[in-house]
Amino acid sequence: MSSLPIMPPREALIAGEWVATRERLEVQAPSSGAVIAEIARSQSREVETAVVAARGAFSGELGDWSSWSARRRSEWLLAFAAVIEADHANLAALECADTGKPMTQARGDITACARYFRFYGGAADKLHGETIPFENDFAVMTLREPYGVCAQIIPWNYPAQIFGRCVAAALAAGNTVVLKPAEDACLSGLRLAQLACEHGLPPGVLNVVPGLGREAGAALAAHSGIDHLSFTGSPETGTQVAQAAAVHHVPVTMELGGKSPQIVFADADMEAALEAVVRGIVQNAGQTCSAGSRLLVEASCAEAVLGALVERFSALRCDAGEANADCGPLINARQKAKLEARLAAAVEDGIRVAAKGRLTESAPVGGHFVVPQLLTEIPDGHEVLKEELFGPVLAAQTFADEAEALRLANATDFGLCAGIWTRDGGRQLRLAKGIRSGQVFVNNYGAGGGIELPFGGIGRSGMAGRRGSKA
Ligand code: TXE
Repeated sequence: MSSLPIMPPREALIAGEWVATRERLEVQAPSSGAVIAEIARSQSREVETAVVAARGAFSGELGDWSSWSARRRSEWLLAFAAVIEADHANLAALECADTGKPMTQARGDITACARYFRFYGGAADKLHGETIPFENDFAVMTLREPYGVCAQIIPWNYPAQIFGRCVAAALAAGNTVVLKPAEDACLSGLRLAQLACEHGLPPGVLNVVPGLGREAGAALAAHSGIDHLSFTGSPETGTQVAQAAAVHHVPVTMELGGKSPQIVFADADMEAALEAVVRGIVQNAGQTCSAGSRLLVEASCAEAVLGALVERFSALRCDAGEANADCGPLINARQKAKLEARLAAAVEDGIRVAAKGRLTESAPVGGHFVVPQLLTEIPDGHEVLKEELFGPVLAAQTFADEAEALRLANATDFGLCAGIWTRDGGRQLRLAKGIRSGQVFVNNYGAGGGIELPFGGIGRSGMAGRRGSKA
C-alpha cells in the first residue's frame, strides 16, 4: 500500500480558525479497517459559532467578503481550481484512503472537484437578472441575490466532488457556508478547506463542522440562523432534515438517491451497452446515487446479454483502493452488514446470483468488501428492484416490448437517472419522455451527471432544484 498523504487539520474550521473539540471520532480506512485519523466531533456549540461566523462574513462584520465584487469572486474561484489541481496527487491519495475507492476513481473525483470551481468561477459574474416590460411609468427588474448563510450536509460517497458542487456554487453567488461533511469520509473536505484558507478566502466564508449526523448535522439543520439548506444522503435522513429546516421556513435542496434502470433493446450497440451497464453499477462499489442498479433487457436478446454479463461480472476483482482494482470496499462495516443481510434475504426468496466477482488474495483482511454480483430471476415488485442497495449489485429483469420496459422502468418511487440503449430514434424519444427521471441518457450512461448538466431527481430521489449547471 502507498504511504499516507499529507493530513489536513482534523478540527472544526470556524471563522478561519481550526477549533479542537474535546470529543473525537475515529476515521477508519474502508480498505483495511485500520484507524487512520481522529477528527473533531462537533456539537451544537461548534455549529452555533460556525453559523455566527458565516453570518458575520456575509453581513460584513467579519472580513471583507461582502465587499467582493462578482468579478473578484470569479477570479478567486478560478484560481482556486488551479490550487486544487496543484494538490491533485495528495487530495486523490486522501480520498482513496478515506473512502476506499480505486485510485483512478479518486483521481477522477479530484479533477471533477477542480472543474466545479472552474465552472462556477466562470459563472459567478454572469448571473443576470431580467428586465420586465410593464406599464410605461415603471422600470421593472429582477435582482439575483445570494441566500446568505448556506448549510450543506454532504455524504461520504463522493466527498470531494460534492464539496466542489455545493461550495463552489454557493460562493460564486456570494453566499457563505457552514459545511457538515460525513463522519465516514471528511479528510478531502478538510484539506480543501485548508487550501481555501491558505489561498485567501476571508474568515467565516467557509466553515466546516465535522461530526456525527445526529449531533452536528441535526444541530445545523435545525438552526434558525441559516438561509438555505442543501442535503445529499438517504431519503429517511432527508425527511428529518427537511422537517427540521421547515420549522424556520428555510428552503431546502434534497438529493436523495435512486434505483436507476439501464434499458437494453435487442437492436442496441451491445458492446457499448455492456460496458456501460457494468461500469454504471461497479463504479465506486455501487455507492453512487445515480448507479445503474437495475438492468431491463429485451427478452429476445436476454440470453446473450445475461450470458455476456455473467462473464464480465465473474472477471471483476475487488481490492483495496490503492490496488486500483475494478471495485473497492464499501464505506463501513454497517453498510456491508446491511447489504449482506439483504442479499441473503433475496437468495432465500429464490433470487439467483447468476455471477459474482472475486476478492483478490492481496486484499486486506479487515476491508469492508462485497464482491460485485448479478441477480436474476427476481419476482416482480421485490425489494431488490425498489430499494437502493448501495453496493455493486445489479438486479436484472426482462421485458417483452417497449410498453413493458416503460412500466418496469417506472416501477420505483425513485427517479434520478435512466439509460436507454436502442438505435430506434422514435423509441429513444418516447422512452426519454415517458420515464420519470431527472436525467435520461440515450446510448450512454453518465453516473454522476456531469458538471455542466443539471442533476437531481423527482419522487424519492429529491426535490427543490438541481445540482451542477446553472440550475
Ligand atoms: O446516510 P445519511 P448513511 C443512502 C444509501 C445508503 C443510505 C445510508 O442508500 O445506503 O443512504 O447511508 C448526515 N440530521 N445514501 O447512513 O444518514 C450524515 O452525517 C442531519 C445516498 O450514511 O443520509 C451525513 O453527513 N444530518 C447518498 C449525511 O447526513 C444527518 C449518499 C448522509 O447520511 C442526520 C449517502 C441527521 N439526523 C447515502 N443523520 C446519495 N444520495 O448519494 C445523518 N446525517
